[in-house]
Amino acid sequence: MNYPTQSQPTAVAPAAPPVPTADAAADRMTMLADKAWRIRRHALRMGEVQGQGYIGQALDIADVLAVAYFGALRYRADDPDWEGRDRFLLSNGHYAIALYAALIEARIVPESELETYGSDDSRLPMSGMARYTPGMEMSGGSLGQGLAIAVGHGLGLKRKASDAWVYTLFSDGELDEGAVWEALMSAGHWKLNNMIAICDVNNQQADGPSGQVMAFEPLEQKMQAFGWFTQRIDGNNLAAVVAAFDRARALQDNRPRMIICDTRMCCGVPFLENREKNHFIRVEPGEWQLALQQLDERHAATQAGAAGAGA
Ligand SMILES: Cc1ncc(C[n+]2csc(CCOP(=O)(O)OP(=O)(O)O)c2C)c(N)n1
Ligand SMILES: [Mg+2]
Repeated sequence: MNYPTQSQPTAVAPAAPPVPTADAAADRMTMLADKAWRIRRHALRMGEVQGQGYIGQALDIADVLAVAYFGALRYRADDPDWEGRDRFLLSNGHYAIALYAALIEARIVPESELETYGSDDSRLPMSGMARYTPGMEMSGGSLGQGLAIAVGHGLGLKRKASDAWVYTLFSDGELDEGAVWEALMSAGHWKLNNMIAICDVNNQQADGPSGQVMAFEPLEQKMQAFGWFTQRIDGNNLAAVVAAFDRARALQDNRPRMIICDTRMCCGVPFLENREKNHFIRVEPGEWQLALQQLDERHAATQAGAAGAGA
């Protein structure tokens, strides 16, 4: 299979999508599945440059990023600082490789820079740095800050009477940080209905399964109690992710919106999915090709299945 290069620039997504026909909805899903596959591929290629990285997370969150960047966010690829843009704040800075893959696919970062990932003087350092990378809204090496920063953006945009959304992605390990709960409480207090937060529950963190390091369930009820409109979905079910993003934006009330995404580390690459410790993955040189091959095969099978179902 030929490696896909960057696809054509995507038009700015409308704030409230029109109700699609069945054909248009199927086309949208096919497009988004393609984007998720490309994002996974870009991430694997960056991982190969360094021989290691937070690949498991990039593979688990690719479906969410595909829907965010190609089904929800408004942005201008040639003007990442455009004032009217929707903000996307990556709180968990070690997921940077996943966001770079999405920014490359969105043509905010040129694909040629992929080869520089993690090198000295690269605009793509291993942890997210706002001043290095176009489209990176915050620096995130120190965990637990994204939600609080998003609250600040949400308040500021409301004060400016902007209709821009503030999206933020954070991870289950960050729930161990008290500042996350203060931010959740303040977003509810200030009725920040311009915020859409995504919590990646892969039940993993550096020290083991997240629920064992610090019990966080029942997560949805806790967030509801803090004043959020919540949805809990399978974050690797593309249709569920699309529906959750659409519903979060269409909701007509004053609550901030939370999408809790249960995800699978390394989703899309079977031999990596089966590894026990995958917070930080090292892959043998020959295995990168196997990873790409398995990813391509899985994608081709899914697309063939979708085409068959639609026939
Ligand atoms: C404030 C802070 N404490 C600790 C760390 C070290 N650290 C880096 S990644 C990580 C795990 C965070 O949990 P999560 O994002 O759920 O892990 P993953 O799902 O990526 O395995 C930790 C504790 C950090 N970067 N910042
Ligand atoms: Mg985690």
